[in-house]
Amino acid sequence: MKWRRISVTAAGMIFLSGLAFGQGQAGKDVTGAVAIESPMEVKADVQVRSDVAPKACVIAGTVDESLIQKYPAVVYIEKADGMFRPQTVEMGQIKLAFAPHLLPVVVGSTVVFQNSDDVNHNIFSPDNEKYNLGSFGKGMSASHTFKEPGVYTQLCNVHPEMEAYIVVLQNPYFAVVTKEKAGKFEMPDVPPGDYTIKIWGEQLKKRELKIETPVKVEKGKQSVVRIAAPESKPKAK
Ligand SMILES: [Cu+2]
Repeated sequence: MKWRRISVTAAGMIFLSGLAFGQGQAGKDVTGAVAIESPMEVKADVQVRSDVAPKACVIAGTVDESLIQKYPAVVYIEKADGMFRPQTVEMGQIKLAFAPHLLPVVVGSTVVFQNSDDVNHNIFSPDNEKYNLGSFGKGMSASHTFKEPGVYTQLCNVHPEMEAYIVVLQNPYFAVVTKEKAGKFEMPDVPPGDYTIKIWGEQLKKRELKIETPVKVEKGKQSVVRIAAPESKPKAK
């Protein structure tokens, strides 16, 4: 297995040079691998497998549980070609909390905020499009359509402790990773191409970590991505 090192600056920029996928032994299973090292030593590696059924998820992987210990994160493809259908999804207010706590959506989607509590909630975000949907009571809802990609902190001015995140992405190739699911994720239907995989999470944000790794999707093959914690070592041979 071939490892190439990529340096990541504190600001999270990746300088790539001569990234190549080496030939795997006997031309099967592992056809390449990439290791990323940052000053904080966050590592990611990618393996391209040819021994999976063509219908299998084309990108699958794991995020080390220590990176999502407290909060879930979203793994996503930075940019993909095409037009993507927006959706209408719900973020509820239940027991004085937003549910879900982290909601990724494709750009153009509408999020409906549904209040299930006996008290009024207010809905606002100070980020990007900066909206304030006002306050409303039980059984009522308000909605916002997101035209700009980005991370939107979701707040309620009645309850300062209420906080959630809506991550508006360019394309629908994303997956939420949680500790409960051992950091496993799958992205089906990603068309063949060269992509950059990124991860965003509250815990990563607070540690100022930014991880991105190139991944190649090939027809009939599966790319396996592993995003590792600073403490653990990639499975280099
Ligand atoms: Cu509230």
